[in-house]
Amino acid sequence: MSKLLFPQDFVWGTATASYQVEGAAREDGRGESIWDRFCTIPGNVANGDTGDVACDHYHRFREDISLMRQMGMKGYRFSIAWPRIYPDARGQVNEAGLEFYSRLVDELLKAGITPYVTLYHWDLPQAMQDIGGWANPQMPQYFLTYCHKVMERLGDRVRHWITLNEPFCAAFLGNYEGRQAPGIRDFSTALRVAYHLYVAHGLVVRYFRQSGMKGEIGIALNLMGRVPLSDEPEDAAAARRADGYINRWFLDPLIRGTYPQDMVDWYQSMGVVMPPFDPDEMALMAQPLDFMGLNYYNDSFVRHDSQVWPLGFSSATPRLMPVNDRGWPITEEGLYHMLLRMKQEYGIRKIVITENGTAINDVRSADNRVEDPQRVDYLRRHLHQLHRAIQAGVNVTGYMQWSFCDNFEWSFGYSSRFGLVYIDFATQERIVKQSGHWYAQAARDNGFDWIDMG
Ligand code: IFM
Repeated sequence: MSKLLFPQDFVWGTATASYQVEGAAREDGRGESIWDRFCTIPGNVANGDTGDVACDHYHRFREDISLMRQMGMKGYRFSIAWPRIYPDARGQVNEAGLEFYSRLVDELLKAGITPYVTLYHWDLPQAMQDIGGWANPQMPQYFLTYCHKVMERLGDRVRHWITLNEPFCAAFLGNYEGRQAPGIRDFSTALRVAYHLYVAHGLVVRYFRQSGMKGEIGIALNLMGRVPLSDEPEDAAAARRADGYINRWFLDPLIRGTYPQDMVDWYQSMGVVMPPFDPDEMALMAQPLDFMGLNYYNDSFVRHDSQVWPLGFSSATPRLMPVNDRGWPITEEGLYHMLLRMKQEYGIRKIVITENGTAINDVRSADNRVEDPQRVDYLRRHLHQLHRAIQAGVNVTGYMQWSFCDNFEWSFGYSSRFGLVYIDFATQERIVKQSGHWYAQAARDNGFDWIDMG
């Protein structure tokens, strides 16, 4: 047995996002978001769930932060709801919205917990969507105006900023697959959205640098290894394309200032209308970042599939592969390989794990306990691989477990639980799960015991 110890200043933390936990959807001047609207359309979200109440974090944030402190957390990643700051999208700033986040930051600092603030975790004001949403080339300027206000207000205390969460999902799940808000199904729109998200990111990074604000700025990407399902050359090509679709399309512009040419050629050959690729905008996207956020859940398996336009691949999980309660494969070594790839292929010098976690259908026992050994096992395996990557020279400064508590899991509503803390959604009672206790101990010890089974 060996003790896996993490670097001295390693930040053990948890993560959430505004629409998934806050609730208070119509309070203190908050405007409608694309997720409020999306949830009203029957069939979009399991059980017709909405984020109206969620975990009521808006009212219970002090209780939640106190729990984080008891759990020994050093960091908390949360996001700002844009519709709380600009309810009508472009009109007056809503002071009550800024005030809420200011109180949240103060409470965290009082508890000795470092805030990691995400500026966009998918809850676009509906009024923005009404003028085209992220497909509208003016959106980056609006985003800058909103971020400017937030940074102006919180920048004296917040030192870690994340511009966008998972731009892949915002672009492709929301605008190509249509299974997230705003529910559009058009590939060219999704590419345009991805492009404008990155122009917006670039504007905010530039503003942050020019403002001389203290601290660091980065972005959170969801990346995953793409593994061919067979040795057939067609499947290998499909896996390379799948990698281009989810990984390289988002890494290359940030680091290299270009989109991957093989993907540009492929999409063009499929008749997709491409975004403008304006050289000035491409340069804006590629400004140096202080850190890269990695959201890692699993690798995924890919096969050639000519029925799927324009990608030409589909995903399937091999039989007998261990999976979680959402059917996501458990592939912890993928985290190690992705971290090494980020360093070696992309030269990324500093990484924060901005999300990692798993969905389990947790149940509360009669004596009010929640035993989730599968989640403990998942965390141990992934933290072991993270430790391996750090030993191999990758600079990872923190780990924000997804998620602090069970919450509104987008189109799965409340049916898919990711938390270290169980939420009884009928009563809002919080119960720290077995995994929460395990993680708290690891945070206190700055590591954990590991038996290598070879
Ligand atoms: O809940 C989401 C989160 O909002 C973004 N990353 C993946 C999580 C689990 O699906």
